[in-house]
Amino acid sequence: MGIVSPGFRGRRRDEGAGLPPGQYLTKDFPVLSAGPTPRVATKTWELTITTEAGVVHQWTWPELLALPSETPTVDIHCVTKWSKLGTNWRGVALDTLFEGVDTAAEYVLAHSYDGYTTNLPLADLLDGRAWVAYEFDGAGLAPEHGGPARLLVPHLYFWKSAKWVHDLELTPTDEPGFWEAGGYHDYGDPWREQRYQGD
Ligand SMILES: Nc1nc2c(c(=O)[nH]1)N[C@H]1C(S)=C(S)[C@@H](COP(=O)(O)O)O[C@H]1N2
Ligand SMILES: [Mo]
Repeated sequence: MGIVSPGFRGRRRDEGAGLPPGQYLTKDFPVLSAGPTPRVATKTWELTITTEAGVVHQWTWPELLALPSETPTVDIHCVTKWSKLGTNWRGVALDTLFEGVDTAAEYVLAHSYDGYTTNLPLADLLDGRAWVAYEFDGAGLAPEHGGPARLLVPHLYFWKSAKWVHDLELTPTDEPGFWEAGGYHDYGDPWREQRYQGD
């Protein structure tokens, strides 16, 4: 017959098309922090990459801003099931920061100014898939969202995107971070619904 019965619209194209399993869309930007927002002044802020050999690469705030930046538009997915599509950021690609870093380590444990940690494979931070972001929607990143700067790793659940990022520690083995030690998945791929250990 080729006629769609009244009331049946099939899959709605304006909603759900770009959502990983179990997620819903939100228009606002929820704040999820395990503790209080640390106030980190850009005067004292610094970002470090520490290799497994103990070599420290360091950037001050002006040094970070002097690096070439990118403006990724990405979808973000929180394990508490909200997703936001097409978010606009500015930041420095991790490829740029890791350019002069000599390492054989395969994992990174990100440490933040609030004491938060989260683990990721180094490969997931490279190839244009991760940034140290310092602007959201054309304005400086708000403190509650991780300002002055946060990790942005949109292809993994958003808990991997460490706010107030301070040090990226290269580790030969995968060391669980804050949520991972509490039962959340070590990798956290939203498309495979890797929410908890064992998923
Ligand atoms: N330093 C730090 N980073 C963090 C968190 C945190 O508590 N501390 N929470 C994580 C979680 S669980 C999520 S979902 C996102 C939330 O980011 P938002 O508050 O900007 O939405 O930040 C992640 N990064
Ligand atoms: Mo989260």
